[in-house]
Amino acid sequence: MKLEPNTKLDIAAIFQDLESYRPRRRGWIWRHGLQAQNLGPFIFRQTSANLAHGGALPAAKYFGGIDPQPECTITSEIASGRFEDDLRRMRMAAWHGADHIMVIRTAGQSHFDGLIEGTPEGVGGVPISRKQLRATRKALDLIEDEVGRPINFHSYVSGVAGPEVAVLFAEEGVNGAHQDPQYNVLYRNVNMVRSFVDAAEAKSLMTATGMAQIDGAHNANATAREAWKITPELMVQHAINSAYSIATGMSQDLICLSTVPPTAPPAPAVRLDLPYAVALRDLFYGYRMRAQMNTKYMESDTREVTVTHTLNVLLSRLTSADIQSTITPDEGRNVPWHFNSVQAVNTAKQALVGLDGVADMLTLQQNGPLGQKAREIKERAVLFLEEILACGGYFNAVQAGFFVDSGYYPERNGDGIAREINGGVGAGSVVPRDPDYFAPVCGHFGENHLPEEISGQPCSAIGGCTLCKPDKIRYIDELDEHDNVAERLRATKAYRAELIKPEVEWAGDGIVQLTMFLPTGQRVAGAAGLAIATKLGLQDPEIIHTQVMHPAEGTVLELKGKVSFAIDPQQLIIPPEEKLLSADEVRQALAQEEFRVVAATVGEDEHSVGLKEIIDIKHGGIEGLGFKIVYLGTSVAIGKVLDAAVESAAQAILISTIITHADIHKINMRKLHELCVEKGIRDRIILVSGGTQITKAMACECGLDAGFGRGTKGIQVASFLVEKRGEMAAEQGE
Ligand code: Z97
Repeated sequence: MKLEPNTKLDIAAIFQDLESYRPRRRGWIWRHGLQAQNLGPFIFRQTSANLAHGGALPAAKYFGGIDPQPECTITSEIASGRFEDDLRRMRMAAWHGADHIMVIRTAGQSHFDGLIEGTPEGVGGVPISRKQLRATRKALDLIEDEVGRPINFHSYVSGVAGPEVAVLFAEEGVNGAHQDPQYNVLYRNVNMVRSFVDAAEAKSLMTATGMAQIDGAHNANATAREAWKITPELMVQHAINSAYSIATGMSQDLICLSTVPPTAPPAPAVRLDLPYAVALRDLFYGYRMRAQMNTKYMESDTREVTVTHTLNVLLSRLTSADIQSTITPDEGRNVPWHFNSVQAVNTAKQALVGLDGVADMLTLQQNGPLGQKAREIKERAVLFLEEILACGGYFNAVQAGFFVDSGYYPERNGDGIAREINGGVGAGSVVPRDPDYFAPVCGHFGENHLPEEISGQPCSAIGGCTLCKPDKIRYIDELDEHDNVAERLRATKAYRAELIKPEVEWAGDGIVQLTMFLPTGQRVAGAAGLAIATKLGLQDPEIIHTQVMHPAEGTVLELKGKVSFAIDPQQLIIPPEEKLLSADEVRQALAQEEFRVVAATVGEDEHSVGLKEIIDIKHGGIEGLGFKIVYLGTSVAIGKVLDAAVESAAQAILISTIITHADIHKINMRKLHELCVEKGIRDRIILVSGGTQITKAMACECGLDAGFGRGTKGIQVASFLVEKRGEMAAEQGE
């Protein structure tokens, strides 16, 4: 099976023979940075290999279509709730440059005390199961072949079933995971002793299969009331998980610190965040930096969020980032609009490439506020660690509410998250291993009394564990006859192939987004917007973003709603694709042979703007492409136009005209054609008319060669003129 750029992913085919699918590789793959790479007209200093296929930024067309890929990994978070739709979102994200696909779990999966099977629908993410992982990894194999770059697949090893999830991930070739026992303790109220014991096991499995690990410090930033103040604690959280990971045998190269620039504008964000970024990279030299986006201050305004993201990327470039994360910039709306996630990938790609090599030109001034602040944050973090020791260790510190307190340490506001050492889910469930404890499995943590007669891997005692002998894995397809992917695919079949229905969350959901400006204040605008959406026939209309332009003058709204119909593409009349010459091709043709054009607004018409737009160099008009223009002005009689054309030996005449009730525009067009015939030059001159309501059919019906209406660009006229001249020359056998 191979993906073709013009063919949809065949989701049903992914499920065929899934029980015998084995991941083609295990472990994380980093991009390889290239010191200097020539791409189009530029040399880049911080890029990696190009994609075989992918979507370049819109402005790439001016630079030979280049699509430079930064040297760091780019993440896309996927959270649709239906994994069959996730697969298509992954393909779109990879196409635009993501090579780290982070699949969010369904809400509350941390609380499941075991693994689940099948493919139930999730809320805000998918239930992670063997079938879901296996099908996803299989689809990612195809996607990585399509784009020509390895794709890292990632999810979460947390909750009371953490070690079971880690085994599952190791077996199914998941390449990276969030793993941080502090996350369980603080945010999921899993017992702390249990959490750390489980984490040792999970981390060993991740190490055995080369998975990259991301910690959970960003959650403290997202949770604390005054997020910019908790920078010392963030360092403490990184330190605890990193040191613990190293102690379990994990390699530094795979330990990624999940670091967030803690604040966002209108705060003086860079002044606060840069010292923290510098301090972190100093203190954790040798570890990998996963630069997360600031989500704490994310509202529903995509523009605002995009600026925050761009400033976040500036910090990454001024310091360092091994993974640059992205989140859908409309997370503040709590709707996973996948096209916004793709845009976030593009924001990261554009900003990273735009800042290519910036550190070669700028030096961070360490003597001054930056160095002082960075040092201060490190000192506060070290004092925090010392206080943890003084109070009897980490567990006591959590119990005393040290963490996620919004005070700037050593200040404390008493709003931290406190947990009981003997409390939480799974309390009292940790038991010591027996003196002769032996588990015949690989990737297992701690004392494992290998019997003397066993040599090599512990699993040789049972002829191989599931990591070494994947055929021992018991694959369960589905457990629920209604809540499963086959049922969902059946229900949405028509929208996956035959019919076209808008989608945001899931295939066929019918959701569209509307943007409108209403000249009234916010509250009235909201009610009016909903009424308009209802009148337009949208079901379940909802306002997803509001911004007041002025309290009295008006409000911009974004709404979403559902359409109930679908479009049958077979019924569409699709005009043939317009094939235009490029500006360079036009220039070349004109360099070989001059092209003279007479232009005028004809009849009693004083409008000159449209024609000027087609001619003037400033707006991409044809004079900029090398045409020689004789412009006669407005209200010119047809006879005069013709005289000028003959006099200047023009090869084309452009007339501009408005539509009149008495059809004067048609009379003028016909007259132009007929006069040219009379003078015997019609077969040597190209006649074109233009105007807001002119169509090609109308112009041709009046005897002209072409007509151009509203929105025409100079290149369209230029391309037509050059091609038509070529055709006429061929006809005349010149
Ligand atoms: C990110 N936007 O990019 P549950 N472990 C850790 C976590 O941070 C998370 C989970 C487990 C974020 C991702 C939030 N993080 C979203 C360290 C979740 C997931 O299954 O939702 O309980 O846990 O990092």
